[in-house]
Amino acid sequence: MDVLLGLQWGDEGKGKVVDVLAPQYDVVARFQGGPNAGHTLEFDGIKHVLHQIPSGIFRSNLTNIIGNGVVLDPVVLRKEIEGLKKFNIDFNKNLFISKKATIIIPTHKLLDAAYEKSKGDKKIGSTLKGIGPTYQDKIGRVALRVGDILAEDFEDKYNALVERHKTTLSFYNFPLEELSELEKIFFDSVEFFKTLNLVDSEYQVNDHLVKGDKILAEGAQGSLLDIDFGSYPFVTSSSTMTAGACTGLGVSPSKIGEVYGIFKAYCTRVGSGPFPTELFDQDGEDMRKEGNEFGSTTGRPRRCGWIDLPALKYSIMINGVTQLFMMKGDVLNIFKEIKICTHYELPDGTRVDRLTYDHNDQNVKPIYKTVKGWNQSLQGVTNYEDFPQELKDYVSTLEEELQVPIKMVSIGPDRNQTILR
Ligand code: 2SA
Ligand code: MG
Repeated sequence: MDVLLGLQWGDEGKGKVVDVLAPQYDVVARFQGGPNAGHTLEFDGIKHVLHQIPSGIFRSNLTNIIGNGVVLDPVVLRKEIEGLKKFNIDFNKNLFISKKATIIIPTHKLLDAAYEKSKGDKKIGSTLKGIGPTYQDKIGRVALRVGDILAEDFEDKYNALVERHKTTLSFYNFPLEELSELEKIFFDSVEFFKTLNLVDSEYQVNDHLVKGDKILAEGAQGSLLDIDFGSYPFVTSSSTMTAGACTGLGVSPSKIGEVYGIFKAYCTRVGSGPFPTELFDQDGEDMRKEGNEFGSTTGRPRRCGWIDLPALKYSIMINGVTQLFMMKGDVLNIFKEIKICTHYELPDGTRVDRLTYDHNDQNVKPIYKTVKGWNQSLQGVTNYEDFPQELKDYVSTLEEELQVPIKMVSIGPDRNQTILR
């Protein structure tokens, strides 16, 4: 099984890469996260954003699996499937969902909002999809799982969980007027959910491996949002790294082959938390505009900044990345000069290229190396040889620093604007 991950704070372009790699695979599987993800795919002039469904869904010969590590909102899932109607996808044949995946219920979303509100200006900037509260219940051993919806006593279990949530919501004085309407839609969606393939996906995944089928595990969010290694507490609530693919699908670490690390030619972050290379000037504005950097799930403007090598080195280390894919190279076309953060300077003046517990904060000052930009359109470029020299230099500088080959450079949103090296 190969694993594909975002190495930054999400939105690296994972959906696009899965779509490009998909023909080499038999199965695409999601292992963590949930409707907080927004994986954008563009082909034949159509743009589509997926939230919970794996990005292999547009290839009819692929099996798509939602693993046990995922948190699933039945309401979002139904909407997503309905939104895909025009593509004539056979969901009975191509989509399988783990009975051990955790269910997001309406009060999880209300709790998400209540927690965020209570934090004031210390809020995480959550997507408000109920991710944190749902994982909290999973770890707290009180959550509902997909398999539960098939049981006679589902409604009792549901009510017991809602009672718990109501206690907390009343502690936060959170209004509940919306709840009955949300519950109605939820239970309708649960009925729809029952018509999907609900399986013991760990057997399915391992049966595929025994048969020699190739599986691509598709990560969501990014390594710097990982619950253990991200910039805690400004993180998501799941394990977004290679190890998460093992626990989120039930696959042994010994079965992991390639680890594809996806990164943008610069950095973006949506939500709060440290971001050492963030730009607050015109360059940052230009990057956001040129890169159309707005959240694909929430539409929020993304914070933008130069590429951060200490952060990338960290992500490569914890994930065991074997191949790098650089995305959105074309967004840097507009710059005469490009900055690369090679080190951080600590308050005492020392320079480091590590992210440690003590300085995982905005108190580090990025140290940049400035390189000449290519400052020209890449329209019509279809192979690496035709890249402007400055872009080739940018790629090889990063490769030297990161010590992992950059195998693919993306210079536009479409399937065919993906240049292999
Ligand atoms: P949550 O909702 O509990 O997972 O939020 C916790 C933090 O994780 C960040 N996060 C994300 N960051 C970037 N992209 C994400 N997905 C969507 C997208 C986001 C969107 O692909 O565009 O549309 O806004 C994603 N999901 C979670 C989040 O901003 C918090 O900082
Ligand atoms: Mg995204």
